[in-house]
Amino acid sequence: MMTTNEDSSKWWQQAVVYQVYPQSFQDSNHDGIGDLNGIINKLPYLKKLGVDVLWLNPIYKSPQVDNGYDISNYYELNSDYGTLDDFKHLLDEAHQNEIKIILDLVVNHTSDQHEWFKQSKKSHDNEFANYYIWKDPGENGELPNNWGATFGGPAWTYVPERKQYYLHSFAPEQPELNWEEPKLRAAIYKMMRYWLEFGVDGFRMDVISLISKRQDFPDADDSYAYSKRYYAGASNGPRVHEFLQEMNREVLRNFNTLTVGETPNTNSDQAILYTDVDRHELNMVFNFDHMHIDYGKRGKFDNKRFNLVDLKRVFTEWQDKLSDRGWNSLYWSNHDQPRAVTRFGSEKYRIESAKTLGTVLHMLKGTPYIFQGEELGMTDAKFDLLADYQDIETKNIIDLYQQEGLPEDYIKEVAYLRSRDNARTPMPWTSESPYAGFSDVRPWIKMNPNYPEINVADALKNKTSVFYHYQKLIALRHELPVIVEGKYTLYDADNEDVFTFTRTANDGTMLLVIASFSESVLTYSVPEKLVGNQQWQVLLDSSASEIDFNSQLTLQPYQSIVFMTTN
Ligand code: TEU
Ligand code: CA
Repeated sequence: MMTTNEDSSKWWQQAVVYQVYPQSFQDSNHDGIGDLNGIINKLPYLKKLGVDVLWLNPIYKSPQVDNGYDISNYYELNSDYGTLDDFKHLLDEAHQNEIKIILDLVVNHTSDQHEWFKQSKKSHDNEFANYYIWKDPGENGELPNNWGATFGGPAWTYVPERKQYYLHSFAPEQPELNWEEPKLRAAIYKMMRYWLEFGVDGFRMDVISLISKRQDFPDADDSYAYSKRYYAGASNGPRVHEFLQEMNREVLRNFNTLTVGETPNTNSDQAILYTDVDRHELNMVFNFDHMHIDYGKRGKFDNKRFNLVDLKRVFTEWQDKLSDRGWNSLYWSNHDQPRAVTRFGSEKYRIESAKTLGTVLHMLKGTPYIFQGEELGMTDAKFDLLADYQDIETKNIIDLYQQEGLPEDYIKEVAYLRSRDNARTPMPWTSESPYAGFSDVRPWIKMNPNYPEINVADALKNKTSVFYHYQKLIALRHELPVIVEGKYTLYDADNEDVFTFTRTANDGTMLLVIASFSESVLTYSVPEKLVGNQQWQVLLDSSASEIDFNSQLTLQPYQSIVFMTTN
């Protein structure tokens, strides 16, 4: 439960958000698909964890080409998840438990099955003609430009009915909306008002940095990966801030919302423009820079391991740039990313590294996001077969790499390390086979085979589990203003094994975070400036070891300690 600070309109600065991937959270009606009533069943668990907000991935009507990010009706729910009454019941139950709910707003594109698109493709001048981005072919039928799409192939598909191409930055089934069209923007704002008046507490806004395109639709230079060439003309475009300030005037400022923009291809300077409170756009954005430090020559699907110095550099850039203007979101993983323990921690020291990843993230300045299962220390999922992967992105990469003749074991390795399906395996509620309390019928996607060792029931029984460490981190954020407001300072930037930073409140209270990212026992020399005039006491230690502050600390593998000043 959050303490109230002087400015309750900024409640989202003290909040901790928990991301629920509805189809993989809990199946209440025995069809193998998670649903809204399943979330209601688990509200007591979320309340116990102490989170303040739930972010639900899209629950609207969708053909599920991209797991709901292809919406065919913004006002109807995916019947697999339940009815509007079920959602109203979930909202009421959550609110009674002082938990808010934000929805995923996917308004850069719709499904090609949306009525708007069905009408738009029919004619150049009906009501919906300009709701999407249509371009004539070149003299010999050439594509409008050289952009590729995220999930493979060109970003343009030809429609004979209309004798034009339409733009799609993701799948062909996800036609791009034309935000230049005022009627489209008005229709989006109307829909947003509907959900906010329904009782929703805000939105996570899918690829919102893409909604304004450069109207000359320029070719991308070949520095862009083919599948990301749309970034050249479609990210942080000329009118993106105009549109968001209009959205704020027309909708958001009339409600007490949490808004977080997903802003691919956006740097920390640009992020300030989206999140500076004086600009009346969004509360915060998701940064991608720390998601790219382990990208290889082929981008995400590579087996390159991140290094800690790069990670510290990226976190420090965003902490410093947004320390006074704007606000950071903080996350290790989500439904698009592999599991944090495998990617940034250690499967050998799974519990220790899960706790330390939690400590580092939750002691930074910003709003932390917990992806479902992260609080259990879940790892990536060792699927037996490439055919077990369901995600359109992973399947297209597997096809591409097989066409390139890459070795099967390399393809399996990068799928294991980077597939979005790692995050989408069903939530393991118990150790019972075969479906760990998620469902009593075969789920839509394979379980992570390690659910007998990693599941909620066992975590709740074990007072030293990752769950209780996350519970403490969330409670500390609600109790200590220094965690919400304190100024971040990095120390020992070049240390390749240890992440050391402080947070300093206006009243002088300081936190000192020392976190090992090493599988070895380390003797760590605390930076000179932190030894001497402060009296440090242990606030939170990821290991059970009795530790007192001194200038030479022995750190166990992946041990993290938070000290707080007593003077
Ligand atoms: O993701 C946008 C995005 O940038 C992703 O393509 C991400 O970079 C990629 O998946 C990393 O591998 C949003 C949604 O979060 C994602 O689930 C959707 O597939 C995508 O938009 C299209 O809506
Ligand atoms: Ca179900």
